[in-house]
Amino acid sequence: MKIYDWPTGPYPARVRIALAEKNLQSRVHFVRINLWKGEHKKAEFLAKNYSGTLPVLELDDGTFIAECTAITEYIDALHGTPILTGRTPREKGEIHMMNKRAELELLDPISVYFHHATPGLGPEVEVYQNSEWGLRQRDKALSGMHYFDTVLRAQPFVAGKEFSMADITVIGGLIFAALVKLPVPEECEALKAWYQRMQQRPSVKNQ
Ligand code: GTS
Repeated sequence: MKIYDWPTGPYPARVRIALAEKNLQSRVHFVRINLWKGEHKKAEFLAKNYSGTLPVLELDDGTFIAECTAITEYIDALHGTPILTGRTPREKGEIHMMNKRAELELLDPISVYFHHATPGLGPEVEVYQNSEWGLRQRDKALSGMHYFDTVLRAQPFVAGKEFSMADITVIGGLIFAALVKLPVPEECEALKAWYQRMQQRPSVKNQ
């Protein structure tokens, strides 16, 4: 398998964390795509992923799978433990919901803030910016942090009692938050304590 990757990228980190959790890194060849040079917007890469984003998984038969959630589901179905996407129908439903919420309320808004209200990847790549939209998304992400703080006051992990793909997506959000210097609000104590615990996991620590 190949993963088209960018080593400091928060979204690619989600897949690298999932691979490390499943101990599958040795089965993957990482191919670096330089975001700062806009390599992900060139025709050669767009042929692999129409959306022009990283990461992308390429299977040995030439199939391309984009989107972190889809790639994580593929990896999870391959082999071993921990199970990241749920065992029972209920677990699968809850994990998928919380994972989507982590994208909608935290990680994606921070990404929009980065691309629209900061210099982002620079003028060559950021051909359209709308700073007002970016700032609204920053505020949405801050609300998302408060939401996940409330969730984590009631349970040890984002989707319940066990570590899952939803935790990985919130971790991706907090990696991106640190990159854009958007601190977790002081009062979000449960979210901060959870993140400290997550950073002790070898899969996260070794990013
Ligand atoms: N929905 C996609 C997913 O879940 O895979 C989003 C992927 C995404 O936005 N990836 C970022 C990207 O390609 C990579 S990184 O910012 O985390 O490094 N961004 C480049 C761009 O121009 O949007």
